[in-house]
Amino acid sequence: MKLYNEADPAPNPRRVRIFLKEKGVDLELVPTPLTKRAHKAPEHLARNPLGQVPVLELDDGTHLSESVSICRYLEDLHPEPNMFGRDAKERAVVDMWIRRVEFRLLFPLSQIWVHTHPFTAAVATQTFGQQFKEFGAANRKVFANGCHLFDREIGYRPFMAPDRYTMADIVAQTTFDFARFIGVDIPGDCAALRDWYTRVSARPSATFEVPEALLQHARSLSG
Ligand SMILES: N[C@@H](CCC(=O)N[C@@H](CS)C(=O)NCC(=O)O)C(=O)O
Repeated sequence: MKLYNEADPAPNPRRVRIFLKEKGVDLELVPTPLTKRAHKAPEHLARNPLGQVPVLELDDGTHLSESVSICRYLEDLHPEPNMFGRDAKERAVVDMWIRRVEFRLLFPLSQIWVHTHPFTAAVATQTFGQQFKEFGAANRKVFANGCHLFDREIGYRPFMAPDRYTMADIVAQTTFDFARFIGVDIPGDCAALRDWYTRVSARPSATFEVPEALLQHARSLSG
């Protein structure tokens, strides 16, 4: 089994790597550099027609993509520590928070990234004809609103889904790591959320290895 992977700051492969570290599982990582368009090469499109990473290749040749689906599969192989919920209720709660992170935080963040960031100008032009900068910038408010929702929730308990660190935390923390990379911060008045982010970022699994110079460069470009 091997994982077609990209280094930080790419948030989706990062989810799987954090998950693997939390489980204490080693997997062969195959570099698939986006800057070299390795994800759009015919051999990778045969693994994932969307031309994205991560992709998990099973020993029987099956390819799984979608980071959360990959982690669900790995959870079945390595059940401990449990990351997706132990019973029907826990599983539903973890799933609920994963979906909320993706729709309320990651989606607006993606619009900011695609429609305002210089790194993605060419991709936006290819996909939409241009970068819709005003639309992208308007999503900062949507993202901030999402942060306030999570801030209130995290005020009630220590993790995204009740009582322990789960996949919902991984999906959220990788979203905030990427947000930081493109110059979008958790609002200053979200004290509980900022505390949670500091806490999960201190976990041994959470090392975020973007060269500082690249971080600075991305932030300076994003204005
Ligand atoms: N929903 C997918 C998203 C995968 C994704 O967007 N991966 C990024 C890297 S973080 C990618 O491959 N981007 C290149 C592209 O979309 O062309 C997942 O959870 O794995």
